[in-house]
Amino acid sequence: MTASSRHGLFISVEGGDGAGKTTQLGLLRDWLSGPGSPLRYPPVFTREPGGTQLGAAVRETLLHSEHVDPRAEALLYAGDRAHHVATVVRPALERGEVVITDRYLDSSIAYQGSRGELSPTDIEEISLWATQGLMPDITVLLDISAADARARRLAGRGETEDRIEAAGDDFHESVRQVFRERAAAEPHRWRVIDASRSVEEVFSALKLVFTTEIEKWAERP
Ligand code: T5A
Repeated sequence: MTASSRHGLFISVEGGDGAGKTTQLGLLRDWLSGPGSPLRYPPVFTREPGGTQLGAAVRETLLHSEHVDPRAEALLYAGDRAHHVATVVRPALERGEVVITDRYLDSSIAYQGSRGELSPTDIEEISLWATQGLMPDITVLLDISAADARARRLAGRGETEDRIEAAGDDFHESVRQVFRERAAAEPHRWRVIDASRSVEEVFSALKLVFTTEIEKWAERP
């Protein structure tokens, strides 16, 4: 499905663990649901893993199991994504709504593809099969170094980390590099924001991206 053949607008927000997605998406939700919103109706906010009841169970298993076989892990994320797209994302887009997801397919390539056990191409193909090819119109990357993101996570939550967060700075820096490489390769889809700045500065950059993209979408024939 191409962007121009549907009515809705599909935006994903990506970044490493602790980049500030949760903080920024909270601010975005308040803005886009309030009186200053450029949208007539509030958008659908969702996330992966965990945007559906099935996804919540997958999320709990994936983040809190001690070890998950890499192929099983890739398939579980893709399974969550298939159900999420079929039951939440695509129906909302077909109704002409704006859908904003906290993580999507690029997270699978960055995370599952950075372990060296699976081919990033295979991971992408599995997800494209699962979603019947649905890609976001726009993907926003909140870009921050692994060390800065870890410092933020630890400052915010103390020593508690889930299985993926605890994987170490080298792994998280590889994840960051995959996001950056994908952004450089597809500049029409990606908008990169320096997330090392204050909450207010990052939000102001995010607001600009959303205002611009919503205006462009509204002008589409
Ligand atoms: N995953 C996911 C895969 O491996 N493959 C996949 O296909 C998919 C979809 C869960 C995990 O799943 C993996 C990736 C993840 O490891 P998640 O729920 O999105 O994904 O997990 P996180 O990205 O880890 O979400 P977090 O909530 O932990 O981090 P956020 O949302 O990036 O950061 P946030 O906003 O919670 O901020 C972290 C701390 O920093 C502070 C906050 O107050 C908080 O304490 N903070 C700032 N401090 C200073 N300046 C700023 N600008 C700040 N912004 C936030």
